[in-house]
Amino acid sequence: MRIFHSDVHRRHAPQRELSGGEFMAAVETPERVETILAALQAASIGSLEAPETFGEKPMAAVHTRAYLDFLKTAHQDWRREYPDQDALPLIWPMRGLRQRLPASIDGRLGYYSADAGTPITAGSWDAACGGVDIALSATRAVLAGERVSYGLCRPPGHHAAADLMCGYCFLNNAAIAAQWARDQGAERVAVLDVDYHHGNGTQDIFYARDDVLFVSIHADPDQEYPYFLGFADEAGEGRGKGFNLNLPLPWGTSWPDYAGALDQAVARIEGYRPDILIVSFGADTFKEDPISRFTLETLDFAKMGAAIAQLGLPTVVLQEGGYAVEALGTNVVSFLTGVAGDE
Ligand code: 6XA
Ligand code: ZN
Repeated sequence: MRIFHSDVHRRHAPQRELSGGEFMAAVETPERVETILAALQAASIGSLEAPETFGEKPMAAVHTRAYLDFLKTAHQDWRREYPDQDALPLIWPMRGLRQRLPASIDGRLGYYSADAGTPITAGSWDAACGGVDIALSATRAVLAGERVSYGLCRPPGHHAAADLMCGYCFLNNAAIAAQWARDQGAERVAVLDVDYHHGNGTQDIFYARDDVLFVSIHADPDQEYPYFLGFADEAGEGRGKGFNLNLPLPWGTSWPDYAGALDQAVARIEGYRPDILIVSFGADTFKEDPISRFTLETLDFAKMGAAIAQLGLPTVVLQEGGYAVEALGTNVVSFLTGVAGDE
């Protein structure tokens, strides 16, 4: 298995995040990658490689140019007003307000975000670009014949929409990879999102399309972030009708119920006959995850991987969430061992 990682993610190291009405220590930290890398090396399940550089064109196929330009300079603009803090939005253009981009950095932050839980630091843009390069390198490896690759992306991406950041995500690594695979000649791409949280950004980006199938298993948005997307009745629109499948599950879900949803997800993907499968993998379904409420165990991740491997598809695994740092590396290795099968 080819595995892609780089150190540039370290440039995105927010100190605090707003959660439960107060500032808490950030949970989406550089240590997440360090623990995964250590476990990958100990398990020797693949070769570790540096990503290639792909530039902004693949990002611009998914995100708006205006959003990319905003992200690039947001922290500099913020620092002119607030010298010591990470950038965070505090107002959004919601019901009854004008959908108009203001000049002020506070206004622009609200315009291009969906929550106040996604701090921008001085190095966030560079780190996010590094995550995209990792995702695309892993995709290129599979298009070149590797059956399974893993991109150790950080920051994660699946909440980011065409022009919105939220949920620790700035650039949608999986969506950019899916679109890039299409642009390289793949006719049908499937994205399977098994992070604990619904991948609202990925869903939104492909909602009206039938050339990218989006299937997601996640905590019921009636109970859990992102609250405003991810329900079972969202099936796609226009040409995309029937090409979006949400399988929400309640708090407390353990392996038997999860496995049932996974069977449905795998059956839908099999019926679609994609040329390539991209997996948004979050280990935040783990029983000890500090921000989540499913109860999967380390060995369940191997079963999850094995069920996906049954599809026999060229498969790109991209890292999304997972915050139980001590077990994170072991959980990722468990999953990848399952996906790799007998390789
Ligand atoms: C609210 C929780 C953000 C979800 C982050 C995540 N601050 N998404 O793991 O997959
Ligand atoms: Zn998550």
